[in-house]
Amino acid sequence: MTSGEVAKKLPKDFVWGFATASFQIEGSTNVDGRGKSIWDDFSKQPGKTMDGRDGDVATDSYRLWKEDIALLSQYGVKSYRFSLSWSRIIPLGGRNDPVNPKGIAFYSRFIDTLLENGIIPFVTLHHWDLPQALHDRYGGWLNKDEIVQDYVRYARICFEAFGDRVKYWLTVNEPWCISILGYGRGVFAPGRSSDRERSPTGDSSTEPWVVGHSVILSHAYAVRLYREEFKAAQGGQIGITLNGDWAMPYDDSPQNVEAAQHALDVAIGWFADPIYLGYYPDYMKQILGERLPGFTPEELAVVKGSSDFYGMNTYTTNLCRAGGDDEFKGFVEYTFVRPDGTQLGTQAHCSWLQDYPQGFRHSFLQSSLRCAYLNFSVTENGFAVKDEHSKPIEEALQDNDRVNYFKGITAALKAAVLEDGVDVRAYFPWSFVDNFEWADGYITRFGVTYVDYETQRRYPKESAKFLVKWFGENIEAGDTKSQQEKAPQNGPSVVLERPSIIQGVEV
Ligand code: GBH
Repeated sequence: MTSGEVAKKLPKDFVWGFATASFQIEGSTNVDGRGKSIWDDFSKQPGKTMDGRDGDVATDSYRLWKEDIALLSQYGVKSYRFSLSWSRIIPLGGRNDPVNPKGIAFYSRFIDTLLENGIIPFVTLHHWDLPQALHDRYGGWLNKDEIVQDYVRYARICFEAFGDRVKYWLTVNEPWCISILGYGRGVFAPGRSSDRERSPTGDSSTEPWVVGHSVILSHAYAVRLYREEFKAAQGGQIGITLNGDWAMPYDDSPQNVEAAQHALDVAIGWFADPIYLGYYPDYMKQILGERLPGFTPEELAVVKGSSDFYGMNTYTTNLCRAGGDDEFKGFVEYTFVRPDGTQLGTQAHCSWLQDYPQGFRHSFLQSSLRCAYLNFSVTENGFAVKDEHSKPIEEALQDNDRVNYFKGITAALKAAVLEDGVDVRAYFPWSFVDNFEWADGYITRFGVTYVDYETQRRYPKESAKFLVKWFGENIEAGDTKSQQEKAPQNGPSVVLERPSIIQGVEV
């Protein structure tokens, strides 16, 4: 493979736009009947966010939504990925709890206005802001029997209210993060962990695996509902989105090649394998034994094949070495330093992220090989420039490292589609605007649009200009029929033998 620029363009119906999530942008946490989410109080506890700030205002997008859409329209995006706040729609969250008409009205107007502006809504049902009431009532994701029913009822309300206009649904964003960061490391809400300095309750050795299992089932039963009761009339597609960075062996020693496979088994295979192949990875069964919950045959029949596409959030590449002590990484050690001492790429503001576009291209091949998966949507991908938060605005707008990141990624995207023949249908850089970056508070900035939190004014960064121009020039003209009207294509179905890793040679 070479990664030279290719003259051809992405197909005319290629979808691109920017992504956000409700709790990270909306603010207005206590207006119009919204119930609390688990992030409301968690982010207010001392020490939970880097700057001690919470999500009460965020980018004020609940109030400034018209301005947001105007800017999206100015950028000329084809689509916008955003998430719905469950506790705005059902303040107490549960299947017998009342629906909040003001929550429905807000998102309904929002969707209408996107469509009036020619922007396709790409909607995530759940991006981490679980209703607090469900956590208090029965432990939220820890209680499979309750949460699956409550989640499915929430999904039903959304399909009924918005499904006439929404043709792209994501059930859940990044189950690995929900499980590991929320119930293992305890760094994300609800903050449970075995570490008693962090949390008075929690068991990091069992809870993440229970939570992951509940998320898979909630996703799967919501998809079954959509397919049985809504899909024929509404004609949309529904899938899940998984975080998954490329895992590259540190060197070609057999144990490090195997380590990279193990890293992927836990980071991606934990969810991708049941959903696309119908079983948990052997390696997870091996390391977790009884701690990994099993599926009943009925459940498995609902889980297997429960995603119309592969939603991929991918940011970086990790060099993987055998012998780590972190179960959440599959006992694999991650590094960005090559054996010869050089860095893999440019360091971002957050420690977990370096720029390595070749890994982006490789991720598709890896997932294709693993799941025989035919159709991808990149639902997140982005870069946080080091120390951007402490720069004056004019300087922050010259976000060269982010521009370079997207230069590399767009070339890799084109090569993946046009040279490797991977079926990638959508690409959403994270994020439309700087926003509440979870435990990082407002310090780490991922936006292609700068937000001045004092005034809530938005300023396009160079990276926004780069992406707008690039997609303007690199998609074939002539997409007259909107994506909305196109018949959705259903996913895969070829199941490969247990996959072996693609050698992670640098491409
Ligand atoms: C996305 O997750 C989120 O969907 C989005 O809300 C967020 O704003 C965006 O990233 C930027 O962070 O150091 O071992 O704890 C990205 C996937 C996976 C990246 C977990 C950070 C932390 C690994 N994330 N990873 S660790």
